[in-house]
Amino acid sequence: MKKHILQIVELSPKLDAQLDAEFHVHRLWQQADSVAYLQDNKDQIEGIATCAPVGAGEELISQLPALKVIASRGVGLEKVALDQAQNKGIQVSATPNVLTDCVADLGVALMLDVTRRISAADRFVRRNDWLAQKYPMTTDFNGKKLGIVGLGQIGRAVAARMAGFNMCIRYVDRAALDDVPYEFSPSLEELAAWADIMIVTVSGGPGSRHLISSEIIEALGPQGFLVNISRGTVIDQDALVTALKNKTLGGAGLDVFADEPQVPDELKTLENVVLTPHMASGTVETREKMEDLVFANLKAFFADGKVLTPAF
Ligand code: 8YV
Repeated sequence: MKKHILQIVELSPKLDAQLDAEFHVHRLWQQADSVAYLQDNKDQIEGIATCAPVGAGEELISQLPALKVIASRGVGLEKVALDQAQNKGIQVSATPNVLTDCVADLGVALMLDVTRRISAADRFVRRNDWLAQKYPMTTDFNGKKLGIVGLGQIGRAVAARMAGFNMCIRYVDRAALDDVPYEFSPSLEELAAWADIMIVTVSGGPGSRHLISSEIIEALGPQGFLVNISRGTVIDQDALVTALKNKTLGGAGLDVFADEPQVPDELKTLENVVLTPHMASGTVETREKMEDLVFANLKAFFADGKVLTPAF
């Protein structure tokens, strides 16, 4: 008998086919009345397939008495009710490691784009502005001081990529790490005041909410650049918009926002910000690896009682 899985979000056709071959899949977003559908099927559902931006919240978990496993695509688990899952003995898995390089690549791309004004230059050429004027000078990327907020796997992968850019690197984390050659910064304020470019690679969730406050943005200053490939909630977005408008911050590269997919209209009018639609892990190759791991986690759980990459 196939186990019943609730799939909350659309995933790739390949993963859909893999799930269908192994499980009885309930595709929630395809149901006209998802509340009634869940009510009719809740007693059989033992697993959830979801993704980081959607997660699986308290309300959903409470409605599924037979739930035993949640497999999420992505590394961030702030939208999964982890305490509740743990209390109920529900295993939770994310997809770490397989997306690290891809996400770090986009971080570097955003840092390069916002300092060298590549996207803005592209718009300049397309508008035929080049026929009338020269493109303004931009800012060096190589040789700058880079502050990394959160030196986890992704932060480390960003740092490793800087080897060819002659960067001086400092970081903040919960404590100094003894296995990295970079300088630990005692505070975020100090890091922001020192750095030319600051990249946010910390986990999301309540613990990091508005970590990048107006004071931190101010400390980074008019010559400073801020890049976020973590979660929109980590930055005080209103303060960021104000600083970018008033040019008290030099520029920002943002892949994540406070209320996705909503992006403040004010940001869209500014030339000193690069905006991407939460696409850091969004390559064909990496998404395939992430989804393979979602499937492998579910399969392993139902075969051996253990997910491969547990959250706790
Ligand atoms: C998204 C991410 O999850 O891994 C994360 O936490 O934010 C991204 O990889 C992914 O884009 C959607 O599943």
